[in-house]
Amino acid sequence: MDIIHCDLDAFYASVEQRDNPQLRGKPVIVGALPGQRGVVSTCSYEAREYGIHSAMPINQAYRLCPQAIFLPPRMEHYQKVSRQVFSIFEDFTPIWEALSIDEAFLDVSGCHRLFGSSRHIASLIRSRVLDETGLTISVGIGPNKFLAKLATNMAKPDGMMEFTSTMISTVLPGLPVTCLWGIGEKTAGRLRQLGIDTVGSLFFIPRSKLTDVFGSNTDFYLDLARGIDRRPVVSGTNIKSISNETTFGNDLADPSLIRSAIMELSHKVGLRLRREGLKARTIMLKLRTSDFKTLHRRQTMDSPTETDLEIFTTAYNMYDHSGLKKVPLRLVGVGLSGLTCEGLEQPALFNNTDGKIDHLLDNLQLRFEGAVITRAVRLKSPETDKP
Ligand code: TTP
Ligand code: MG
Repeated sequence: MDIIHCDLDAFYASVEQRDNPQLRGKPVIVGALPGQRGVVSTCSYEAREYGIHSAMPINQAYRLCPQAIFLPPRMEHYQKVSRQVFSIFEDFTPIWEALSIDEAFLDVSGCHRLFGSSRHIASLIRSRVLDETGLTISVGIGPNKFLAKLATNMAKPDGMMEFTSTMISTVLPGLPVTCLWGIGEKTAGRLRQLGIDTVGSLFFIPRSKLTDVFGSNTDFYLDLARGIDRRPVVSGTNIKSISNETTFGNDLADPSLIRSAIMELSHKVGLRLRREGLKARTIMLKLRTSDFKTLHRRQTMDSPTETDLEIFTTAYNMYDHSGLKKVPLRLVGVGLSGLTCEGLEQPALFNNTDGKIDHLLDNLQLRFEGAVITRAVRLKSPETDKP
C-alpha cells in the first residue's frame, strides 16, 4: 500500500470560495460566462447537485441553475495555489509526479520510518493542505497508481480511502468499466455493445473482441481489471513535456495525409497545454519509417507559444525539411517541452487572434467531442496552401 494519490476538491471553485466567504455554501461555476459560447471548467459541489459538471455547455448550466454564481477562471492564481500544494508533497517524498494542476501521485514506500503508515501520511497531507491553503484534498491509497486514484475518486469529496488487496477481488469486478484508466463514455459505449458494463465482465468475452476496442493496449486493460498496474511514479516537480503520437493502420507516404496527422496531433498537444495553463518553448517532431528507423527533430522558439497554429507550423516545417517527404511512415508524433507558465496573463495573449481561436475551439471541442469543429487549414492540401 505504498502509492498515494491526491486530488483537490472542485479545485478552481474551491479557491474562489476560499477567497470570497460570500460564495461558500453556494453553487459556484467557473468557466465561460452565461450568454457566451463556452463550457464549465469546474463547479462547486453545491452546483453539482443540479447536475452541472466540467465540460458542460455554460448555457445548459445556466438553465439548470440560473441562481449560480458564474466566474471566469484566474489561471495564474490557481497555478500559484497548485505550486503551494505540490510543495507540501515534496516534504513527504522526493518521488512524486504531478498529473495535472491539482493532482499527483506520491510513492511513499521509503517514507514509513520517518512518517509512519501510508494512512498516517495521507492524513498528515490532508491536514497540512487544509491548514496551509484552506482547501480540502481527497486522498487515495493503494498498491499501485490505478487503485490509488480509484480510491481517491471513491473518497471524494474531502475524504480518504485505502483500496486494499482484498478489495481487488471483492469490489473491483463489480465497478463500471469507466473506472478503468482512460476509459471514457465513448469506449464504454463500444464495450456496452459487446455486453460489457462492469470490470468483471471483461473476462467473459473472447480476447479478439477486446482487441477490437483496446488494440495494442488490451493487456494493459486486462491487467488493470485484475488490479495490476506496473507504471512507476516518475519523479518530477511538474509536467515536463506533453506529447502525442499516431501509429497508422497502413504506412502513409502521402504528404497531405501526414500533414493532416501533424495538424491533429498539434491540436491535441495544444489543447492539453492550454488545459494545464502552460506555454511551450520547444516543439518536437518524431517520425518513424516503415523499416522502424526513428527520426527526432526539435526546434526552440524565440518566445514560448500556446497556439495550435504555431505548434503545427513549426512541426510541419521540420517534417518538410526532414528528407522523409514521400517516404512511407508508420508513426508520427508531436511533442512540447520547455513548459512554462510565464506571461500567461499578459494582454498580448488576449489580443492574439490565434490564441483566441484556440480557446474558442477548445470550448467547442469539449462541447461537440471534437467531431465537428476544425480549422479550415486542416482540410487544405500542402501543395495549394502552405501554412
Ligand atoms: P479535476 O480534478 O478533474 O476537477 P475538480 O478539482 O474541479 O473537482 P473534483 O476533483 O473534486 O472532482 O480538475 C481540476 C481542475 O482542472 C478543475 O478545477 C478545473 C480544471 N478542469 C477544466 O478546466 N476542464 C475540465 O474539463 C476538467 C475536468 C477540469
Ligand atoms: Mg480535483
